[in-house]
Amino acid sequence: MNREKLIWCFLCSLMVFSTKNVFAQKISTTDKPNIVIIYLDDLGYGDIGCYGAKGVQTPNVDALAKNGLRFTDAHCTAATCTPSRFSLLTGMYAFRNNAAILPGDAPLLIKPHSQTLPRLLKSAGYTTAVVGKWHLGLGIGSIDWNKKVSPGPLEVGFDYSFIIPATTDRVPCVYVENHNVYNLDANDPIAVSYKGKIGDEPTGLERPDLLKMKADSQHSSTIINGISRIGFMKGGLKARWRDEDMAITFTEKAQHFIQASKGQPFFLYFSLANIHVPRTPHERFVGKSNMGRRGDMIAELDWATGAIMKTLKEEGLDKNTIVIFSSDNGPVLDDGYDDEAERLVGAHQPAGPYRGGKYSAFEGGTRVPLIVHWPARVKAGLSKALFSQIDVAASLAKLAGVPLPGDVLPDSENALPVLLGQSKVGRTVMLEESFTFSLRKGDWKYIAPQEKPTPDWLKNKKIEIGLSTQIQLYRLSVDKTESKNLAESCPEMVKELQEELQRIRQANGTRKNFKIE
Ligand code: NG6
Ligand code: CA
Repeated sequence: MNREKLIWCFLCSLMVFSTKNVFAQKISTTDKPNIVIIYLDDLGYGDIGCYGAKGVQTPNVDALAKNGLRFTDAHCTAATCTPSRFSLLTGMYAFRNNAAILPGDAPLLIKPHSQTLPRLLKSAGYTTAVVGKWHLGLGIGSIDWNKKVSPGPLEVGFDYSFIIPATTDRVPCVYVENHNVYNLDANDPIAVSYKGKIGDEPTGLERPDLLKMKADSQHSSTIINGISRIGFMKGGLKARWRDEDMAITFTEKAQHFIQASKGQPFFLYFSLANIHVPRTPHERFVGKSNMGRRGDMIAELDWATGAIMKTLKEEGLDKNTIVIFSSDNGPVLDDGYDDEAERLVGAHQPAGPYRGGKYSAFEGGTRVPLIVHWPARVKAGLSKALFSQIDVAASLAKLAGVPLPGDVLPDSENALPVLLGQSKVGRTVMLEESFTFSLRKGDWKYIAPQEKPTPDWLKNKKIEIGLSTQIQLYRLSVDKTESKNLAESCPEMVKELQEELQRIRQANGTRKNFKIE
């Protein structure tokens, strides 16, 4: 080796050594775990293999459970999407903000610049992203989709966002990346209306012959990609999503975020639109289940979960990443489109052994799969602890080492020991929001009599929403299916739970140390 080569080799090894050192230093200052929440849409308790699914296989999610902690009594905060997502990110019960299912042009529901889960994690040095379904409103009313769409995720604490504004069955059928509609051609502006028809494109009612799936009248407005939607839109042809590609698109965006963010701790809220209607699996997943489109959408989300885990592994991040897998509300078969979900369900029980599903005050409304995967810190096993997603925010803040000021996350308690499997003692009292309120205390379940009439659009469905003018009281340890109403025979328990519910509803917040200055 000549002298020049020798010097060059020496310099190279010096460089490798010093980068290693920088890297080592970085790890020691940023040993906070990355956080990934894989959040599904309308996935029921019984829809995953390890929770008893029949008719579809979910090897990737099952592997998470095999190496992680699987909960059997975990709940989203509400039986519909917007309220559950609101509570997940704000640690506040949705009723305090009148949060209900939002149309696609609704203003942002979360106060900009408030202390949300992503903002708290940001303050601890996390890079934060939401990829997937948003459904928490955008803008401040009458959005111009051709201009900067704001406030939105970036104003509530996310550094990066790639979202669909509302649901897959609502217009506008476009992605929004940070502040702008993705792929929008300035010469083909978008307009959206929830009041009446705009543009010349046919609606589902006018041209049923153009549809991939028949739909009910609420889902029969503008046809986009052969599917009629709730609401009307025109323009933005290049920007429109193809439903069949959505899970793959979201997965790729999430993978890029992970790859770009390694080196500092990150928080990814990966909010797939599977398995909400219209159910449109990519061609690759068609026929992967025995249950038609609904089952194929489950197979697809299983693939997406596996793809995210693979990326974490490839990037060397799997050891230091906590992955939380769950859903925003219980399952539904017929939610407006004729996709044969009811006919093809067979022996599969979407809500497992529980009664009701999406929209329901019964357990099927909010009891959902919850798997926590972090082999470095969480022992594989089963947890029967009562857990509510309302506690995710305070628990993850604790994990990131963020001290909570008194006036943030009003209803979210630190349940980190439960989430990590170190404690089996779950919540003593837990609220479930639906078109009424349910309250769990131990194995007792109280369902408050309905205060408002049943929404018309739910009346003709086979959905058990659990609404009644009567007080309902069930004892889940002996009556899983909430069939035997004990309200009359146990008036004291009714009173105790009524008082507890009253206390929660009247307070500004229920977190032990919560106080508004
Ligand atoms: C309902 C829609 C339903 C679904 C739901 C929201 C009708 C008749 N039904 O209003 O199809 O979009 O809203 O689902 O319009 S969620 O999972 O986002 O809460
Ligand atoms: Ca949902």
